[in-house]
Amino acid sequence: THATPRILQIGRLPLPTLETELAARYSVACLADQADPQGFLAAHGAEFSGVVTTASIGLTGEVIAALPHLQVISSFGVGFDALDIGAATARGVQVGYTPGVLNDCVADMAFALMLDVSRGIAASDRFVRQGQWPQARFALGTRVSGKRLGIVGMGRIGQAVAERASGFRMEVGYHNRRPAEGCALPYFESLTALAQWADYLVLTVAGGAGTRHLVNRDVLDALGPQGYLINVARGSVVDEAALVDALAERRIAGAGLDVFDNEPHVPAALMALDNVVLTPHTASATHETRRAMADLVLENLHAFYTSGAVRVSVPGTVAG
Ligand code: 8YV
Repeated sequence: THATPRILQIGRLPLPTLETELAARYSVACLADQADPQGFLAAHGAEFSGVVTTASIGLTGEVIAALPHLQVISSFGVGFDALDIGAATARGVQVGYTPGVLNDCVADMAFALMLDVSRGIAASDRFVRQGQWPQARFALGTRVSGKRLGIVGMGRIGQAVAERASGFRMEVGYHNRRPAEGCALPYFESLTALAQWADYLVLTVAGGAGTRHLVNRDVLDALGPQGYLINVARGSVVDEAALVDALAERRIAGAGLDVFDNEPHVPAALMALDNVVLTPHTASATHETRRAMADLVLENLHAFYTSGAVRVSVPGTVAG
């Protein structure tokens, strides 16, 4: 005769049906729906044993502190840079997340951005729709096949990007904190050296303090006027102001960006450039992948409430 667990949903979820599914299984309240979230937490914080959030929305230490009976966090996404993991583990709160199931779609998006910025897919679509074809010629693009691909962050997603490169007969190299176990690809200890070597620098590294502004002016200058930057990781990995300068001054050839510093706000300076392709953090946004992520969010909660442990926990959050 256990009571239905009370779950605090921090904000809107990327798959609306997941909200319905959660509400069918648990007693859910959504923090973003409250007129006075602070007051709501003060009055009701002690009711909640679980939290559902997303990699984008995250979870602050302040909210964790306002939930004295919190036992489990289930996050939608693979990134945990926006979650206060330290505050959760200090309290013994388990943290579930959704790695693995989005690798293919994120890697597909990296290639989509690479192809688009090089061949002008979005730009040529605008060209055709605006009726320019009869009057004008669309600018020549840049060949992708056979070029050098530098991957920054050789985790699950980096490996999925590397796999796709073989069909394009691209040479692949990578940079990581240390050589990735079992990875036969050429390892560059220096990111600048990788950028110098590469035609395309693809970011698939985790966000957070450890990688903040890893791609700075020096790295962009090493990538050079023929080089393209593709970011499907986190906006924080790139010094965005330095990127805008490098793009505007054509010190790099172009960029394909799915992530930004201050989402959902994209700097006007970036929107004014014609050598960039911009997507609204949609690398994992397919029906199939978002469904698989939602299933894992539900599984992590279910496993916790039935067996005491989430199915897939953020590394380092479970003792032993
Ligand atoms: C999602 C992400 O778009 O998994 C991540 O880390 O950034 C994306 O897959 C995000 O979780 C949705 O909020």
